[in-house]
Amino acid sequence: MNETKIKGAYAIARERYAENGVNTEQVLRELDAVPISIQCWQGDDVLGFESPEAGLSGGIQTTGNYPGRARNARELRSDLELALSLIPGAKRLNLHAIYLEADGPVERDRIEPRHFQGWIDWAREHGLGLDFNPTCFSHPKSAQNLTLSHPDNEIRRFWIDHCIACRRISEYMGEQLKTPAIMNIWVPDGYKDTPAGRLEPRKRLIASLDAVLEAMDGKHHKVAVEGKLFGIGAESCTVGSNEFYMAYAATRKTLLCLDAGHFHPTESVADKISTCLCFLDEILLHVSRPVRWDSDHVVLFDDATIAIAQEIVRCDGLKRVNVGLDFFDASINRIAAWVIGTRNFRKALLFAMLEPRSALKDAEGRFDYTARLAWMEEAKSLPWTAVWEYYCMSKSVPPGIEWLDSVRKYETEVLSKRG
Ligand code: RNT
Ligand code: ZN
Repeated sequence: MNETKIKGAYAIARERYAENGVNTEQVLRELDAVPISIQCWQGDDVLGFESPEAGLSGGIQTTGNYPGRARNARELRSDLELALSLIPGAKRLNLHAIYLEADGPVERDRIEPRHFQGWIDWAREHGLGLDFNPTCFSHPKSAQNLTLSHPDNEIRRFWIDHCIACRRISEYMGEQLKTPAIMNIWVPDGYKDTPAGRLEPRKRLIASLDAVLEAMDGKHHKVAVEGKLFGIGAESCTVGSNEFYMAYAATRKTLLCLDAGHFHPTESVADKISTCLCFLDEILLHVSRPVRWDSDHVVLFDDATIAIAQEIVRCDGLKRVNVGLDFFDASINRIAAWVIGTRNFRKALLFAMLEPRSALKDAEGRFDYTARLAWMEEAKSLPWTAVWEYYCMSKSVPPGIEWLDSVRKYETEVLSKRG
């Protein structure tokens, strides 16, 4: 795309926004600093590097067999480097425990910070912060779809110890990279059919989480807990529901993770953000997209996503809402999936930040809901795309669909040669 044209369009857009009380230069500075934590697991269908025979379980699933899945850390990092180069703005990388690099098999309750040194060094080199997750699925000890709420003491202990090991790793990551790591606990625990008791597993989950929290202090990492509505094979009861974790996070002072794919389809996830910010210091988002049974389609620039971004901005919550992504699609080029989903959320943030806020607040203050609606609709057709293209260009990132050429080239030269 032509640089002069982009600059010309931006100059006009900047003026249009200034007329509406929006300073685009300031918006772009702020936008660029908002970190988006990119999920490593989109690159390899959530399989990790524990063993070449690894499979995915826990009520989540990747579908598709697009060629070129990353099979080891070297490939995954190389794929990520391409994706990162096509996405503007501050970024973090979100890892799962199964992405360890070890010489031989290591049980999950024995993993150590050194198993992630390769990732830490790489993250430092690329100016990325790291976030982390215990992997409480895809394991023989999670075969019953119960982990931290399992009735068997030994199995429960195993997963508690895994989570504690992950806290040590998260602490080390945060300390090394001088930016706190967010460690998000999601467990698949639930029942396909109506359980005879819902209270006992929930009490066991509380006790296990408490044991994880009490095990150590965290100076360089923060713990988040993620609820869910249902999973495949856990259709009738999820032990860690949203209400469960909302109350848990509020009483234990952890972060709550809202995954956009984990609610009833008519619920607004965006609407929950302000409530969370009334009762919690910080929250974590898993920006995702539910379709039928799946909660993990690639993020679109759609109404639900825009509403989330608008709520963060309208709540003045950019410092308290940690943005992570959570989708995994194996049916399209996996690097393209990262680029599309991450650029879309950055676009949604830009769109939200360009909102003529003073006009909206002013109208609302006068109970002039006619003007409020008129302004909200007007904002949709203000020239935000000119601001987006200029932003990408100024960050040396492709402003438009040209990014796909780089992905296609890499697909031919690298991905298509993977077995
Ligand atoms: C599963 C949760 C969880 C996982 C990742 C891989 O439903 O959303 O966040 O997707 O940890
Ligand atoms: Zn999630």
